[in-house]
Amino acid sequence: ANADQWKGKSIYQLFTDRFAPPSATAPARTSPLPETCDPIQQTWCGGTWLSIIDKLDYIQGMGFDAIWISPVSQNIDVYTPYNYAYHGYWVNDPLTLNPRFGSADDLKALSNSLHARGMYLMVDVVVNNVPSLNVKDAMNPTALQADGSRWTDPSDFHPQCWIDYNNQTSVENCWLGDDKVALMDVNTENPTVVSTLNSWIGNLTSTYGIDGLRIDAAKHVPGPFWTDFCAASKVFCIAEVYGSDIGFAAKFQTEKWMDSVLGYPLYYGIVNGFGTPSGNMSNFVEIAQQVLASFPSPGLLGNFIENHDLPRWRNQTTDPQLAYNAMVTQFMFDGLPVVYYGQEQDFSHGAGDPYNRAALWPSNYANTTTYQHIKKLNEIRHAVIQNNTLFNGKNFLDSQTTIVASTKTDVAFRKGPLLAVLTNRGSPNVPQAFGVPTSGWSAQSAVIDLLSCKQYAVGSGGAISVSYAASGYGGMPYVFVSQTDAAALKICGDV
Ligand code: ABC
Ligand code: CA
Repeated sequence: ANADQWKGKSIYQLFTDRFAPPSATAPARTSPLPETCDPIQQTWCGGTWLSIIDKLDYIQGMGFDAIWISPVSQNIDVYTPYNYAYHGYWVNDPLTLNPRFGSADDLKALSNSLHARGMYLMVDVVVNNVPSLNVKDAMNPTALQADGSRWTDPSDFHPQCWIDYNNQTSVENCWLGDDKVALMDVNTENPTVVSTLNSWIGNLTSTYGIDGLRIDAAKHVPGPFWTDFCAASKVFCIAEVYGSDIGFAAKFQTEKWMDSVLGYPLYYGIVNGFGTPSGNMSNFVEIAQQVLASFPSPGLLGNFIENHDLPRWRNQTTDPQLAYNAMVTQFMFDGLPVVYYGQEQDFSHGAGDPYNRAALWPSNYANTTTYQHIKKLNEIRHAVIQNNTLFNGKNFLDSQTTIVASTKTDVAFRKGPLLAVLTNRGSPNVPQAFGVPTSGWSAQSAVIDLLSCKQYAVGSGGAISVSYAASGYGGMPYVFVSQTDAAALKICGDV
């Protein structure tokens, strides 16, 4: 599927090993840990491509229409100082599937099941680096062969050096990892390497019906490599460009290296704005404006508030209202929402890798308040996308987000027919209000908050004011639409 086809999707990110346990229909490939699976052990918990199928109702029930799964290629299958490759990022042969997660038929079965539900499959791919446990002798062809590595010639790699993040040449050519598990930097200028990778990615997407790719460590490879690689894949490509540098991340779109990038810049803005009670909303607004101004297609960014490399949101801030406000931004701001498995279960263990990768099954896949909140946000997105023609040209996907008001603690932004009114005041009731001077609706007209289904009157000059004094929930988020539009959207029934 191409970028246009992905535009309205919402994505659930999962680790194959950790999302769903083996079952009668999805027999174990490895011996799973009994009952619990402690992330600190950094070993396989037993999830497979088939076990994901068992739990697609849970994902689709929350309103997602795409999943992003951890890498599918063969990894080194040995004990390391960081234990085992349960995460799938220690790929030593992209061209071979990882037998820990299933067979070729199993991966096809997953993609067929998704497509039968109208859902897309995104696969994480690692091409920048290959693991080695022996830095000093890493490029030894005999050792590489013995490990089953795809790359066995010293010219397949850039010579060893550790990355200096202040120097982009070093970021591209030196090695990730450390002297315990070195990530040897693949020579992505070597023509044989390039043609092997390009023909592999075209085969992978067509053989397994893969609809999109998440490109690991994209900033560690010179941009032009990706132009050909993504063209060869024939599908939507979204880059991991870890960092807060908006100008650099935007180059992936402006230079046409690939379709899009994950929303790291906006992530830092969301953390600064919503990550602490009375946090720095001006910083959120500043970053949001820069993102909107810098990317040619901000509507394709992947918006997240946690992932497998970052702390769980609830580990950093426990107040549920802050999480709910942050999630409205994740879903309503320009971009595709990308929700990391466990976010819907309020997982809070995990200041970082490996604690942020716990197995999901101890949650019993419960129908939590957050699961319901995410479901509602997906419903709203789908309704506004499907009813694109109802809004006088103010359609959702093609209208860029605009910030319409902000204070030190609050922000209001419009996208298409929706006006999000958000705050970082947190849960306690406070005798305060946030007034949005010009909502875009006329005085005396009625608007509906799609999250509570309550009606509000627009005041003089088109102002909307929300009070945080009496709701019982303090700083709740609001998503307003006009009453007429609410009737068409049917989110709140007959209004
Ligand atoms: C292993 C162990 C861990 C142990 C670690 C040292 O080694 O498992 O327990 O703590 C995979 C595995 C990991 C594994 C690593 C290394 O390999 O998942 O468990 O860790 O063996 C991607 C993937 C990631 C994956 C790899 C490697 C790459 O998402 O899961 O890791 O294939 C860099 C890369 C980025 C990479 C990330 C982990 O490291 O760029 O591609 N992610 C700065 C840099 C970033 C850098 C980041 C973290 O530090 O700019 O490029 O990311 O090292 C902001 C700044 C940012 C700054 C951050 C920290 O602060 O704006 O620039 O980022 O304010
Ligand atoms: Ca590189």
